[in-house]
Order: sequence, then structure tokens, then C-alpha cells
Amino acid sequence: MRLFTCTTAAILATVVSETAGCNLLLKPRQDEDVKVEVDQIIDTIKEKHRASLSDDGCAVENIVYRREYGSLSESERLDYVTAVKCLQALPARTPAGISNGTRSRFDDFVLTHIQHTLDIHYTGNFQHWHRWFVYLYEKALRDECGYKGYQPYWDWPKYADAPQDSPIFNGDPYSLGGNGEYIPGHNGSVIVPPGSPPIQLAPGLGGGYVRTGPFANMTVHLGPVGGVAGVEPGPDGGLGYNPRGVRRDVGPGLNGRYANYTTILGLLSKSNVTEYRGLSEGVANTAEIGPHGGGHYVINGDPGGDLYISPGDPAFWVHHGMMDRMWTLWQAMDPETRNTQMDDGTYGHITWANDPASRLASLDDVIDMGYAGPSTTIGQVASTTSGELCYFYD
Ligand SMILES: *[C@@H]1O[C@H](CO)[C@@H](O)[C@H](O)[C@H]1NC(C)=O
Ligand SMILES: *[C@@H]1O[C@H](CO)[C@@H](O)[C@H](O)[C@H]1NC(C)=O
Ligand SMILES: *[C@@H]1O[C@H](CO)[C@@H](O)[C@H](O)[C@H]1NC(C)=O
Ligand SMILES: *[C@@H]1O[C@H](CO)[C@@H](O)[C@H](O)[C@H]1NC(C)=O
Ligand SMILES: *[C@@H]1O[C@H](CO)[C@@H](O)[C@H](O)[C@H]1NC(C)=O
Ligand SMILES: [Cu+2]
Repeated sequence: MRLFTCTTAAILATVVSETAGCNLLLKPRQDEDVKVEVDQIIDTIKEKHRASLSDDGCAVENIVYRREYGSLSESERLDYVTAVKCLQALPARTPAGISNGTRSRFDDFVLTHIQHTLDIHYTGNFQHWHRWFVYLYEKALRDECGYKGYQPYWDWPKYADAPQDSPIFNGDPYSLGGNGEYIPGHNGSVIVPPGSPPIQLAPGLGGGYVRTGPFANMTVHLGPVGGVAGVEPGPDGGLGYNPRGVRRDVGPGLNGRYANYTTILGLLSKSNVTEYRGLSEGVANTAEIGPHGGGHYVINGDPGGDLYISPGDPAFWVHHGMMDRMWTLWQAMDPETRNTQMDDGTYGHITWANDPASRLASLDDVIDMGYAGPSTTIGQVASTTSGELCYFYD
């Protein structure tokens, strides 16, 4: 028998079971055990963060907390759903003539994402751009649609065994719509991100149209644009009007493989942002798509599986809520260093995975939001508790 130190931070697939004296057996680490550790770490981060709030600016009195979707009451979930539907019914701000498929205020966000896809993914602005994007969406729901709450998030590992049954996808009146109808024997999609060889994904438990819940038969206007093998772009390269039903392929396969409790523990254990992103976004051009890609392809379908128009599925926003939550928690472990730390690796540049080669992104770089909302800079949104931002996560 070997002796091990009783460190709980070790991220190992197998660990020492913590019996008396901490000596003993190597056993496969159970997801449940990892969950306990993750919960402890996150509780500690939250306490530290609360204690760090100052008396002015973003303070205890005015900071707001974003919550997990399933922890909202039914009426809170319904308020959120109602606000999203309101955004889908409001007229677009994008002038006619720019994109004929941009028909609603909700679509303004989808269009901005399409226009920027190649300079906001695997780039140095990725986390900041999407933080501001989600914030402006939350702000539109509140200011333009009377929503009183804040952007909820999807705690990936919590429902990893059966995401289709989660409060997000179970198809009840408080969900973001059900799974797609099951297409017997369907294959997973084959994705072709820019510069990548085709990657075969495991199928989920849907594949067809969403027929249940508040977004049953929701009409998608924009796209397709790209990223899925065998799918042709819609009119005007996907910017034209192309009404069709929303489809999903939610299932446990990808969720368990890419976004489990070990993944969360891994993220929280990364020593710098370059390392963090290597897990969060995975290894470009391989099947190691990380929890970012993993979450997107747990939704999959249309528009969720198209990397340009994915914000057109209402579930995009709870997924990117969780992306921002994880980064926010990680930053809060060492805010002095991590709030302003810029990625110095392959994803730190201003082009997709630095191809073609480009300079590193910097804190002064502008984050452009097109007609979705005002632009900002990377530095302005590097922390969730300075500048215009004043929120944290429950
Ligand atoms: C915009 O879409 C409508 C269909 O809703 C079509 O009749 C019209 O020709 C389109 N306009 C342009 C400029 O493509
Ligand atoms: C799934 O893929 C297999 C192997 O390529 C193919 O034979 C089969 O027809 C596909 N199934 C469907 C439903 O497309
Ligand atoms: C959705 O569309 C299908 C096919 O047109 C229809 O049978 C079904 O009743 C619709 N469901 C809802 C909730 O509107
Ligand atoms: C959990 O996720 C990690 C990647 O973050 C993966 O390597 C591991 O295989 C996953 N666990 C299971 C049981 O799939
Ligand atoms: C992160 O750590 C790696 C080594 O593990 C190093 O190469 C890289 O420069 C570091 N990046 C930052 C931003 O500190
Ligand atoms: Cu994106």
C-alpha cells in the first residue's frame, strides 16, 4: 500500500479514497464525489467574492445574481419565457436591406453573431464578446420586454444523465421547449468548423422538430450558414428569409462526455486563462470540443447546431450563461490576476485559432454588437463587477 497526501484538489481520474489516515485504495472517482468537491470549491469562491465587494460602485446593495434555470420557480421561468417570446415579436432594429431574414429584435442578436462568427470564436475576445452579448440580451429582455429577473444559466453536469428531462428541455410550459421529435435510427451530425476535418458527433434522443413546450413550432428565420456537413446555406448566404421549424437533438451522450463534474473541476483548477480555454473550448479541429462545443451540440439541430446561427435557439442563452458563470467563478478565485489576464496562446489572437496568423487581442479592442446593442471594449467587460456590469452567479 502506498501513502498519499490528502489533497482534495488533485484532478485525477482515480484518486485515493479518503478513509482514515488517507492511505488506501485507488478507486475510480465517481461523479458524485467530484460533485461534492466542486460544490465546496464554488461555495468558497462565492464567500470570498461576497466578502470582496466594496461599499460603493458594484456593492452588496446593488449586485445582482444570475440563477440556475431549474432553481427558478415555475412563475419565474414563465416570466423568462414570456420575455423571450416578446423579444421574438418586437421589430428588428437592423435596417431593411442589410438582412431580409432579420425579422425581430431576437433576430438582431442572431445576425450580429453571424456577422462576427469568424472573429469571436477561438479568438482573444471570445469570452468577453459573449459576456457582453449575453448581458445585452438580458438587458433587452428587461428594458424592452419588462422582464424583472436576470439571465438564468444551464448547469451542465446537473442534468448530464438526462438533459432531455431537465427543466430546460423537458417540454413543460416552463421549459425552453422540448427535445426534437425522435427520429428512429438517426445519426449524429457531422460538423465541419472552419479549417477542420469533418467530426462525427454522437446522436441525441431527438433529431426532429420541437413539438412541445413554449417554443414548439417556433419559426427560425435566418440561416443555415455553416458548420454542418451536407447542409446548404439559406438565401443570401443565410442572411435571407428562410422560415422553418426549430429542431433539436438533446441527449446524454455528449453532455456526459464533455460537460460533467470532472470537467467543472478541471476548469476551476486551471492556472491561467490560456490553460482554461484549452479545456473550456477544447482543441480546435479535433473531437475534443470541450464543454463549450459540448453544450452547443447537446442542443444541436437547427439553428442550435450551426455555429453561426446558434443564438437563434433560445437554449443558446442559458448555455452561454453557464460559459460566463464558469469563467466568472474562475476569475473570482484570483481577481487581481485573472480579471485582466489575456490569453497568450493560439486562441489569443484576433483570427479564428490564429489562422491566418494575426496579432494578439488586447484590452483596448472594440467589441462590436452591430444592431443588437452598444459596443464596448474587452477591458470594459473583463470583470463582472466593474464598469456597467454588476452581477455574479448563485
Ligand atoms: C424579402 O423576403 C420576402 C419574403 O418575406 C420576399 O418577398 C422579398 O423579395 C425579399 N426581399 C429581398 C430584398 O430579398
Ligand atoms: C447512419 O449512418 C450509416 C452509416 O453511414 C448509414 O448506413 C445509415 O443509413 C445512416 N442512417 C440514417 C437514418 O441516415
Ligand atoms: C406544430 O406543428 C405541427 C405540424 O404542423 C402540428 O401538428 C402541431 O399541432 C403544432 N403544435 C403546436 C403546439 O402548435
Ligand atoms: C468527463 O469529461 C471529461 C472532459 O472534460 C472527459 O475526459 C471524461 O471522459 C468525461 N467523463 C465521462 C464519464 O465521460
Ligand atoms: C499559461 O501557462 C503556460 C504554461 O503552462 C504558459 O506557456 C503560458 O504562457 C501561460 N499563459 C498566461 C497568459 O499566463
Ligand atoms: Cu458564439
